[in-house]
Formats: sequence, C-alpha cells, structure tokens
Amino acid sequence: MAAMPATATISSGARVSVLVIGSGYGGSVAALRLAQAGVDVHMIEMGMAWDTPGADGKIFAHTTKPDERSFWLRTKTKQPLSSFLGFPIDRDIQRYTGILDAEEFAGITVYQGRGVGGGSLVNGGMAVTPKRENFRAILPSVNPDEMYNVYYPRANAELGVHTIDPAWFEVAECYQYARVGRKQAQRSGFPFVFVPNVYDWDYMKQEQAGTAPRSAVAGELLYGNNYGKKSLQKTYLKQIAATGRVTISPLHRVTSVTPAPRGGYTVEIEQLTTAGAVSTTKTITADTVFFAAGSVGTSKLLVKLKATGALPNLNSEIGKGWGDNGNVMCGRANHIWDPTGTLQASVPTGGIDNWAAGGAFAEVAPLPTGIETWASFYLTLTNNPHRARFHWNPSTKQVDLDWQKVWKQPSIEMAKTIFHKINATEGTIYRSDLFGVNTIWGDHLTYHPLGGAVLNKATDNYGRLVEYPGLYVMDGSLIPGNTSVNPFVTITALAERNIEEIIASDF
Ligand code: FAE
Repeated sequence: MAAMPATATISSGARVSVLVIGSGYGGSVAALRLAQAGVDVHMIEMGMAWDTPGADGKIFAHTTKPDERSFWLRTKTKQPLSSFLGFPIDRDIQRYTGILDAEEFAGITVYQGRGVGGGSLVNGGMAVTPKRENFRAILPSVNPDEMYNVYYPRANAELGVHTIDPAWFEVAECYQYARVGRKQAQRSGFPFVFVPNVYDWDYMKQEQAGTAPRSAVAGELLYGNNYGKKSLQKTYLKQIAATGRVTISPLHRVTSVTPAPRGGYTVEIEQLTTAGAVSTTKTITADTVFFAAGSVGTSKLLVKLKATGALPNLNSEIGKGWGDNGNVMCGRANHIWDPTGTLQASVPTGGIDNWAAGGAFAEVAPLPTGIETWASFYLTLTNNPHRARFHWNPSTKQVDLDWQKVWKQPSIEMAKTIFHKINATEGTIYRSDLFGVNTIWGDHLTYHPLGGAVLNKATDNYGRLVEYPGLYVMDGSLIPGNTSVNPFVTITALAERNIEEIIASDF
C-alpha cells in the first residue's frame, strides 16, 4: 500500500485555506501543485480511503465474487454486463459505501469510482493522449502547442503511462484475446494500435509467470486492483502525502458552497457511515474551493447551488455540454477455431482505429470469466454528437440529466462501421446474450462522463468560476462531452495546465 495523505475528520467550524472537493484526477493534480507551492489543502472525498484490507486480507473485492466492497450503496450488484448465455449474473450484496457507483439517470447509467483516488480506483488504466488533429475540436480555446509540449508529457510522466512490451504481447497467454482481436481487425483492413496503460507491465509479466500474486491476470479491475495498477494512490496521492501539507476527510460529502459573510465560502458537509447514513452535518469556511467531484458530481453541485440561490450568479452555461464520450459495448461470437483463452488480463492493451473514417475507436476488451467463451468483446468510443444538460428538479430536489437512450443510436451506427465488416469477413455474428436477452448493444451506460461545466463557457479559460472569485472547476466537467479517446490523461493534463496558471496569478 502506497503512503497516502493523512486522513482527518474535518471539524465543524474549521477554517481552511483551500478546500478540494473530490480526490480523482482533477482534485489530486490541484492538491499536489498547491501543496508544492506552499499552500495547505484539505480534500473532501465522499468515498472511503481504501487503505485497509477486508476479511479476506485484500483491500479490493474480486471481480467474479463481488461483495459489499464492490458497489456504492446498492443491495444488488449492477454489473455492466448483466447476463451471460442469457442468465442474469447480478447478485445480492450488503448495502455499503463500496467502490463503484452505477448512478442511474432517466436515459443512462453512469459508472464512477468512489473513494480516495476517484475513478483511478476502478478504471481500466487506459491512458491515451488524443491525436493532435482531434484536440482542436475537443478544447478549441486551449493552445495545443502548450498541451502537446508541456502538459500531456507531464501528465503521462506523473501517471506512469507505458505501452506493453510488443515482444511479450506476442507470447503472453493472457493476451490471446487481444491477438485474436488484432488478427480479425487486420483481416478486415482496420489498423490495430497498442493502447498505453498505467498498469505496471513488469508486474504483469510476473503475474503471468506465476511469481507474483495475480491481479489483472486474475481479472481484477472494476472493483479495484490489489497489486499492479498504478492508481492515483500510487502516483499523485503518494506525492501529495510527501508534501505533508494535505489532509483528507474520506466519507464526507459536500452539499453546499455559498459566499461567507466575512469573505471566503461557507461549505456544508455531511459525514457518512459505511451504510450511507449521514452521521454528522458540518459547516466550515474555506478561502478557496476547487470543485473536482467529477463531471457528474461537480455538475450536480453547481446546478443545485445556482438554482437554490447558494451561488445564483453562476452563468447560464452551468449544467450544459454533457456527453458520454460515445461509449457503446458489444460482443462477437467467434468460430470454434478462434478461442480467446481462459486466462484474460483485465487490462486492455489494444484497439481498432476507424475514427477518421467511421467515427469509432474500438478497444479489444477482456471477458475474464475463467472459461473459454469464444467471444470477442469491445468497448467502442464514438464521435456521438449528442449533448445533454443537467436540470434542477424542484419537486424531487434532485438534479436530473436529460440524456435520452435513443441518443446512443449514432454510436451504434459508428461501431457498426467496424463490426459489421469484421463479421462479414469472418462469417461470424454478434453475441446477443451479454446485456439481457436478444440484446446486441450495451447502449445503456457510460464509463466516461464529461462536461457540465465546460471550459471557457461555464468557467473562464482556466476553470475559474469568474462570478465567484476563489471558486474553480478542475475535473472532467470542463471537457465538452467527448475526448475521442479514454479521458483521464486529458483531464489530468488540463488540470496541470489550469492549476499552473491559477497558482501563478491567484495565489
Ligand atoms: P473522478 O475521478 O470521478 O473523481 C471525483 C471524485 O469526487 C470521486 O472520488 C467522488 O467520489 C468524489 N465526489 C463526488 N461528489 C462529491 C461530493 N459531493 N463531495 C465529496 N466528494 C465527491 O473525477 N478513463 C480512462 O481514461 N481510461 C480507462 O481505461 C477508463 N476506464 C474506466 C472504467 C470504469 C469502470 C470507469 C467507471 C471509468 C473509467 N474511466 C477511464 C474514466 C475515468 O476514470 C474518469 O474519466 C476519471 O476518473 C474522471 O476524473 P475526474 O477527476 O473528473
């Protein structure tokens, strides 16, 4: 277990210099750079610290044996793949502040990490820098030279991003599924490209060889990796701990931020039990507040605070520009002579690039069931044009998202540009047993929520909420709905860029 920032239980009545809401990528970058500049920081995280082993001696639950640690406040798991061979695979669990939240809105389920480290605790570790020609469309107000010369390299170095050893890829039993994916992509004329990752590839080699405890090779991913993945706990949060200037309150949730009578901001915070009950409500004062609660968390807070009069002057762009990064999943049935292997590393390592021609990039994903499935499985990122908006619902006192399920259809059409062709070449069909009965497309979810407080619209060009000096946005809500690739490297690089300017000008 890497050294973590000191946990503390913030006291009601406290006054802090900087409060960071959320401990994912945006929050961790902000906290580290502020601390290194000599500023004391307190981080508030609604999830758990994830630093203590459970009864089985492991911190994180196993993928195929989800227990209470696996899901955020649910009594039944809600796995992205809901069935196998037509049989439902979700199971009852104890309600607990577990690591993966499947947050349900009317038209979409949004998966998010909960705990110190945010999404880095549960994600696939795929660490991709978008192609430069796509970047202008993503963030047109940001100087690409700065991003590609300074901030992307910085983010990649700090996160520990590397690509698989290509020679090892050719022989690793746990990547047979990816080699089948490559062979079939290339037979249909699509380029197959390696996807960089934050997983420790040397550790993976030891796992495969049986000389180290298995993690990715044992299928660990969605509910945390016990060994090889370099989550933020092993990178930014470890560096944060070394500064000695940052404390963090896990199991604390921010519910309100409003100008304080004598300067700074009054922040309302709920302390949670592991059953999800509110044990204490606290009021503190912060000179400066960074919203880094993720695209959904930050957007929900800001939309509520604007609508309920806590921050009424926030501009009308708040809540807009939300997208799902075009996520859609599917599986294909292979012929009996194309087995994908019983041993499958949970960390994907390559993808099929048809972005320019078809608006789709398909990651060859594992199905780590431990049995031969003769299935190829894919998460496809597409150039879906739809953008949704968060609204305050005064009757339910909740924030709703107006995403519609039919808005996934363009993503399906883009994914078909790859898989219809592969099926035609191979003489194969789609699997229709993975997302319910007779359902081909996993079009009910996203792992990549983006937008809701878009850069240079809801904020200035560096994430300042200009109507309220001292309030900043620092996470995936700044990015308008799509990054053309997996998002966390861009979230990290953008946070590095923004915090540098904010420290230079505002502190
Ligand atoms: P995030 O990491 O979500 O952190 C926000 C934190 O704020 C969370 O820890 C929340 O618990 C906390 N929070 C929320 N509301 C409050 C509140 N009111 N008070 C206190 N704390 C709060 O935000 N991306 C990739 O690039 N590559 C991948 O391979 C990949 N795989 C993924 C797989 C899964 C299953 C999931 C769920 C996501 C995946 N992602 C992947 C997405 C990636 O993890 C996500 O874009 C980033 O984590 C978002 O970073 P943020 O800093 O915006």
